[in-house]
Order: sequence, then C-alpha cells, then structure tokens
Amino acid sequence: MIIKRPSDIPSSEITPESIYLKRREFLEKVGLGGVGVAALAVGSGTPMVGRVGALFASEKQDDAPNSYEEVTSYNNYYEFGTDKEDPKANSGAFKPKPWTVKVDGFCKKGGNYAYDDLIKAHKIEDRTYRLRCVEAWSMVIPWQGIPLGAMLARFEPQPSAKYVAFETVMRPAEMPGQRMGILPWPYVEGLRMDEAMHPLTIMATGVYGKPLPNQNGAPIRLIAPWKYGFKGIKSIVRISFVEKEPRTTWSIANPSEYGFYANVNPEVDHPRWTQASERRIGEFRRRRTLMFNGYADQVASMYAGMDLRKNY
Ligand SMILES: Nc1nc2c(c(=O)[nH]1)N[C@H]1C(S)=C(S)[C@@H](COP(=O)(O)O)O[C@H]1N2
Ligand SMILES: [Mo]
Repeated sequence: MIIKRPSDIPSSEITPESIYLKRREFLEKVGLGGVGVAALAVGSGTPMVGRVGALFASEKQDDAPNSYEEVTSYNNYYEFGTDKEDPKANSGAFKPKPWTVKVDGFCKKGGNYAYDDLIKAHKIEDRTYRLRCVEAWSMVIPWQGIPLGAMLARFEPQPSAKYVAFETVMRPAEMPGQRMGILPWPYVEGLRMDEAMHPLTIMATGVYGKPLPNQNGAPIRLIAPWKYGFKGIKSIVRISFVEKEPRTTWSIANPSEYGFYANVNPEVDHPRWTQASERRIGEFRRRRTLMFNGYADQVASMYAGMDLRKNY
C-alpha cells in the first residue's frame, strides 16, 4: 500500500485561519454575508442567479469558507431530526464527553480507547475542505482533526483488514431521531483500506478552531472530501477492521439510490436528480460539480480500472 506523505497535499488544502477569515471578510465587505442568508430562503432558479454569481467568479474567492454560522446551523444529522435546522435545535442535551471508541476486528491493538488517548499521539491539523451533499448543496469548511491513517496505523491492522467500518453512538434518550424509524440505527459507514489510509482522509475534532459542535458530529467524525457528505459519519464510537465490504446506512435504507463508494461524480445522476451541479450555501448560482469533488488529482488512481457508473 502506498501512503502519500502530507507534503503531497497541495498547500491549497491547508488554510491558515488568518486567510480563511480574510476571505470571509471580503465577502462581508462587498455585502454578500447578508445575501447568503437571503439566498437560503429564496433558493436557486431565480432570474438573479447569473448576475449574483458573477461576483464570485474570481478564482481566488472560489473556495471561500462558509461562515461558522452556516457550518453549524445547516446540517444533516438524522439522529437529531431530518430538517437542516434540527441538529442544532435538538442536540443541546447530547454529551460528547466522556467518550470512548471501541476498536476491534483484524488488528493487533484493539480495545477501548478514551477520546484523549485516541487523539493525543497526533498533530492537530487545519484542513479546509469542500463538502458536497448528495442533495446537491455544498459548503467549504475549515476542519481541525487528525489524519485517519495515523490513527489506524497505531492499531496495527492485519493483512485480512481490507475495509474499515465505523459506527455512530446509539443514545435514543439524547437523540430524538433514534426513537423513530427514520433510518436503521445505529448509523454505519465504511471505507476501503486504501481510502481510509489516504492522506486527505481525516477524523475531524473541531471546526473553525473550536471543538466540534454536537450538530457537526462531536466529539469525532469522519471526513473523506472526495465523497458525498453521507460518508462523513458523525459521533463515532466504533472502528472495526473487516475483511468484507461493510454495510452502510444509506445503501441499507435505499440500495437503488446509494452505493458503497459514493465518490462525487457529476456524470452519474442520482435516480431522482442531477449530480452535475450544486449550490454552495450562501450563493444563488449553481456551480458545476467537479469529479471527485475537485480532488481527482489526489484520489483518482485509487479507482483505476473500476467502472465508476457501476461502483457509485
Ligand atoms: N451519524 C450520522 N452521520 C452523518 C449523517 C447522519 O444523519 N447521521 N448525515 C451525513 C450527511 S448526509 C452529511 S451531508 C454530513 C453533513 O455534515 P455537516 O452537518 O457537518 O455539514 O454528515 C453525514 N454524517
Ligand atoms: Mo448529505
């Protein structure tokens, strides 16, 4: 297995706080901070789309991070409800501390790891990534976290470990969505071993330099930025090294619409809508969706020879 060194990650993926704040300041100055909120209410498809979009056209502003407010108040976390506002409104009673993650399966150093122990060995990094939801909206989010590969290496995976499976905490008393049959609980996800070890893949522990808010998956959640958002499983309590492709929540719930790989692919439509374009939260216009969410140079080789229309 070839593991890319962090130096292979273009510096564009590693955004110092001062720069993301400056970019945002520019948007506020030209009066688009407020427009962003209006855009949410109006939605896309109005005649203004093109003209407002033009203000964002310069390459430099292209990936300006969304505001802290947007990142933490427009969420998908069905354990707390299905509307975008629900996770923030309903996650106040959730307790992300103390936290323990169970590690099992094909590895030499399985066991129960307390949160502080789990992350202490690794440098906290700053990564600003695009997040593309399968519902065709997107955000740019400055995460802090740790490389998943470094965390997993410490558990000493064995050769039979071909995939890594993840599980979200089961706490119906604190998670109203789990008291209803919205999805089969607990939420489960997985990655192939090379995807899990890829240097772009992180376990996020914070956003905008603050600890991860409950609605964003406190205290620890997965981010694989070339995949649709639903791969980014939140509030993880179990990591299992397994031999076979693990089951994943959205493909259990609706196998004809969601696959295991879930790589962002503008050429493969969702059965009910196009995946060729997206709307950045805070903007009117639609953007063209990029192959692998814009991370093709770094990840496409992992899928060489695979039919990406079949393996969606
Ligand atoms: N446990 C759990 N993890 C989850 C989800 C969920 O409903 N439950 N939603 C997913 C989806 S569909 C998306 S788009 C992202 C959203 O992450 P964000 O709210 O931090 O932007 O979380 C993913 N992780
Ligand atoms: Mo999503």
